[in-house]
Parts: sequence; C-alpha cells; structure tokens
Amino acid sequence: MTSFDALLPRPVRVRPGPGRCTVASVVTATDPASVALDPARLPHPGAYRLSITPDGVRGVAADAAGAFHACQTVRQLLGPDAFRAADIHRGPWTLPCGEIEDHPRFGWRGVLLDVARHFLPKAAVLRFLDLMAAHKLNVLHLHLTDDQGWRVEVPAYPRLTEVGAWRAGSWTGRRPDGDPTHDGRPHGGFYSTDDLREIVAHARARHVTVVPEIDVPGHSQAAIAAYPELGVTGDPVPVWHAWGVSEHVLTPSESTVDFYRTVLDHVADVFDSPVVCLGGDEVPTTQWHASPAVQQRAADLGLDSVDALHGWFVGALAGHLATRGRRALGWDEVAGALPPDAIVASWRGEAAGVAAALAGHDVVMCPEQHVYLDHRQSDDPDEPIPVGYRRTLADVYGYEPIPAALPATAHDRVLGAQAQLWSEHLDSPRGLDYAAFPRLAAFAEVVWSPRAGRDPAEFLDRVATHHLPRLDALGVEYRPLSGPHPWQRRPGVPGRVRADR
Ligand code: TNX
Repeated sequence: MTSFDALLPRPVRVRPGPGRCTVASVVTATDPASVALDPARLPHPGAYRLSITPDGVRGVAADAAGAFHACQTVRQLLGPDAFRAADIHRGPWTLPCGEIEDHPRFGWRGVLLDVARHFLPKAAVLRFLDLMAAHKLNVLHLHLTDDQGWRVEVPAYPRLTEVGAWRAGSWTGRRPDGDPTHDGRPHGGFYSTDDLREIVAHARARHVTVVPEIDVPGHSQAAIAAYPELGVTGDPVPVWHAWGVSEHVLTPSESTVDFYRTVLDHVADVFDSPVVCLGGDEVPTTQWHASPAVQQRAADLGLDSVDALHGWFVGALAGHLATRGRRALGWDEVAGALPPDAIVASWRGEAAGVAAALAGHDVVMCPEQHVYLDHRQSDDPDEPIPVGYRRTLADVYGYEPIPAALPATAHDRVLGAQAQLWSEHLDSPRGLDYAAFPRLAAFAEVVWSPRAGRDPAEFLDRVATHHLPRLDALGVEYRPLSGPHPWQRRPGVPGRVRADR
C-alpha cells in the first residue's frame, strides 16, 4: 500500500489523513480534466493541490501543467502497477487520504538528449518523453546536429540527411586491437518533418517543451560532409566517426549564414519552443587562421581577429531567430556574443553561469562536473565505458542549481538546470536507460523539490523501495543500485576518465 512517502519528486507539503480512497480506474483517477483550474488561488506556474478523502479526490491547479502534475502524483500514489499499461483495468485501486500542496522550484527542468552522436529512434524519443513527464521534467533539449550526424530533415537541403545522417562506424564497439577510431559498423538515422511534428505534439500533451539545437559554427562536420561548400576548404569530408572536437568548422561566409537561416526557418516552423539552441561550444579556429579568405572576412566585418568570428556567427543567427520571435540559447563559450535576452547554458562548470547571470542573461545550469549523466556512475572497473567525472546517484542528488558564488539579487536569473545525456557511448535506448536511471530521478527532485529537507539517506531508501518498482513497471533498464550489471560491460573499450572534483 503506497503512502505519501513514496512520492518522487518529493512534494512541497503533505498532510496525511486517515483512511484510503477507492477509485474505479487508473484512467479516471489520472484524467487532468477532473482537476479544476484556479490560477488566483495558486499563483505559482505548474502548482497543484490534491485533497484525498474516503469520498474521492479533489484537485485544484494553477494551470494545465499543474493539472498534469497532479495526475502524475496520483499515478504514483496508486502504486507501481499503475505504470503498467496492461494493468489499467485491474482493480480495486486505492489512494492514501490526505492533502498535498505542490509546485516546482524551477521552471526549466531539462534533459539534453544527444541524438546526433547516436541516433535514437522516434519511438524511443516518445517513450523518453513519457518517462520525463512521470518525473515532472519539462524541457527536452534535442541536440540534433553534430560532427557525427545530422538528424533533422530540411526540405531545402536534402543532402543534410541523405549524406549527413549516416557514418561508416562509431566509437562504441571498437576493439583494443582494432581501428582505434571506429568499429566499422555503419550507423545513422534521422527524423522526418512528420516525425518531429509528432515528437513536438507528444511533448506538448505532456507539458514538455522540446528545445531543438542546431550546433554552429563547430560540431558541424556532418553538414560539411553533405555540403562541402559550408566548410573552410571546400574539400569533401566524411561524416565523422571518432569522438572529440572536429577541426572542420563552418566557414563564416554570407552564403553559409544564409544556409543556416533557411535551416532555422524550417526548425522554427516545426518546433513550437520559444527557445532555439544555436550551440556555439568547442570551436577550433585552426582552419580559419589558415585561410586568407576567412582573415579577409574578419577584417571586412571590422572584427579584431578571426577568433571573434565565433561569436559573430552565433550572434548573426541569434538575430535571425529574433525575427522569427524565438530566443536563442547558447553554450557558455558564446555568452559574450549573444543578445541580452538570450539564455546561456553553463556547462564548463558554474563560473560561466554566474558571469552570464551577472551580465543580465537568464541561465540554465548544466555543469559537466555534476549533471553529465553520460559520465561514469562509479569507479568500478565493470562500469560500462568509464568516461568523464564519477557521479553517483547520491552525487546527483547533492547537486544544487543555484551556484554558491551567485549573489542573491541574481538568483532569479537561474531558470533551472539540465541533465545531459551525450551519446558518444550510448548507442541504443538500452544504454540510454542505463546511464539515465535512476540518476535522472535524483535530478528530477533537485529541480522540482524545495532545497530544504533534502535527506540523502531517505532519498536512496525511497528510490530502492518505491521508485525502482515504478521503473520496473515502466520497463526502464536502470543501473542496479548494487553496481554495474554485467550485460552493460564493454570489455576492452577504453574510456576517457577525468579526475574527479
Ligand atoms: C562536451 S557539453 C560537449 C559535448 C560532449 C560532452 C561529453 C558541450 C557543450 N560539449 O559535445 O558530447 O562533453 O560528455
């Protein structure tokens, strides 16, 4: 029998009462239409209240998202079987009586899915949205383009997906005695416009915003493979199969910027998100420095150096997004070049986020030392492809999105935080489940629940007792709390471990 102690993320306030309430079915108990909207009484976006008595369930919400959150809470209170699609007609279903008052701590409760390094089939994206919604997460940042793949069909430029979506091998399956750069196993895939519209609609129905990312002017080798004239040399290059940062970056010509204006027009047509990410991270400028044409371009634009073309490029496209009524989001490298209303994603630690917030930007905190869920979960030698900083479930639970160095006057610049699932090593929905869960449950509580009252021991116990059975019912292949599971081992595949901080 479930109690309010089972809820994850933990609500703002609970007052358990006596008895239980019997409900006819999971479907009727979790129908948002049974939740009254009363924004005057609940001014906090996404807020809801539940009152459960033996006579029934009454819900009040600030808005449609709040009504949806109320239903997610009721679903958890019904018990893990409420997450089994086949069990919805099995009863009787009962709920613990009492009152719940709840609202999110942050408005941006994000997850980045890198569908560029390894393609994630559409069905897996839809399922991931269901899992996000069950955890009250509300922003899916879709990293759609990179050196290793271009995943969004653009009608004006068919080669982006005909060529750019496919590569000759990947990093994941390579053998210690084989080619060090790839495994010779072709990989690829892309989303059609209809697929993306379906993903957006599925997300919208779950109160999740899908923020698309078109990464420029680095991380662009797949686009250059499709259209070599987008590159600096004009020479043909393959879609990249290695992991790292490719030297093949976009050339900052007017025609390349125009190409991307057309791409972004299409993206703005397909995605309803008010925010579009332009990337801007990790841009090697070696090719620019070596090119007289690029040097001339920098001079013509009145820039001090070719390095300044990095910010200029992203700024030009941010300006274009503004003409389409969209706000730009950029990785912290380009913070200085973004328009004032742009959002900065602080990934290289917290300092960049603090600086951007003090400069007047809204920020999303996603420091790689804390919330990169592609990074290893322990130092166990059996941990699948051990990369990055070690971050355990308890570590993620201990993350605090408001940087200690940020003055209180700027706290409201922190829109929230974002967990990141880069996929250099995550080549299937199963691998993704393993990296994401249960750490994403810890992250969900970090961004939803009040900071006060966090108790790591209680949380780990709640995960083990109440949340893993829910994930089991949902068919999530999470990493066991006891340690890495042998089926996820990749013997011999070397990782890149970083000194823990
Ligand atoms: C850094 S976060 C990257 C990604 C990699 C990731 C691997 C960011 C803006 N850039 O391109 O996939 O590290 O953890």
